[in-house]
Amino acid sequence: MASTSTIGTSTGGKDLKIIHLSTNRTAGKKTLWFDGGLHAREWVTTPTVTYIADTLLRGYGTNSDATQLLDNFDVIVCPIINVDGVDFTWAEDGDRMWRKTRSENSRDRCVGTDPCRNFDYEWAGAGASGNECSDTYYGPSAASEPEVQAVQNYVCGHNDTIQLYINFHSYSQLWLSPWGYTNDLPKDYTQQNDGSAVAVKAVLDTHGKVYEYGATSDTIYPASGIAADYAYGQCGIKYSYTVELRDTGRYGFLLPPEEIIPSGEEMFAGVVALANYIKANP
Ligand code: 0X9
Ligand code: ZN
Repeated sequence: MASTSTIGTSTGGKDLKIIHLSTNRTAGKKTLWFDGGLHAREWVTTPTVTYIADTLLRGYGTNSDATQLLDNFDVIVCPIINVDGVDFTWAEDGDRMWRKTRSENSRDRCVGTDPCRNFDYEWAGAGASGNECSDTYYGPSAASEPEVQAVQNYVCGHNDTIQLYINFHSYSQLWLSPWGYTNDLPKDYTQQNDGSAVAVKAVLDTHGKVYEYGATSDTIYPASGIAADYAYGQCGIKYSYTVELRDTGRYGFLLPPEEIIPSGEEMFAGVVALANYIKANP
């Protein structure tokens, strides 16, 4: 039921890989997309999306939630988009708190572009910086980063089947719907927000963690060129979200290992609830 493929190559020449889960690849099912590791230091995102894939695969045929979800949908997981950046957070001579990509900038003063400001939708607008040394540097051009191009090309190239796009981040415990770039509410806000509500209720019922939810821009802060705005605004994928995982600041990006599985468990519940909502409200 699982296959892997490469959707692109990072600046540093590494593969961007996806896992594609399907019980029947010719059935033409709609697809749910979950990605992690867009920001390098947000380590919990990768095991969380991997946990979702693992739970679906191990549970198909025995766990009713896993079985129903995979009977209704295919699933694609991209565990790490920013592969160069994540490697740099693990490297002896790297930086655990690194956020951006590892592409060289023109004046070599500072390295990297913020991949979550580099998507080609409302690029270089609110909440993004033109300063190469800023952690929210939007890059020399829209989708300048090959990692961002890879996700854009795949997601928009399969927008006829991808019915849910979730871009996972940490931390703050938030379930965010478009838009990020403006305070204006999108035409699909009601359904998007209702989807957030059912997801965070399932999350709460799992381990009691409260996730706030709402339109991204006014729930945390405006940010342009973000992945979920691109998936919705450019590819027309109505159910597009940015999800900020645990915690709310006690450990932040340095989340203790014992919180990894619980994060996966609550997110599995959340995406199951959201998938059921989407099935009923396509
Ligand atoms: O600022 C970001 O890119 C995200 N937060 S993080 O701490 N993971 O860096 C949030 C992006 C969601 N969109 C908006 N903030 N509008
Ligand atoms: Zn982030």
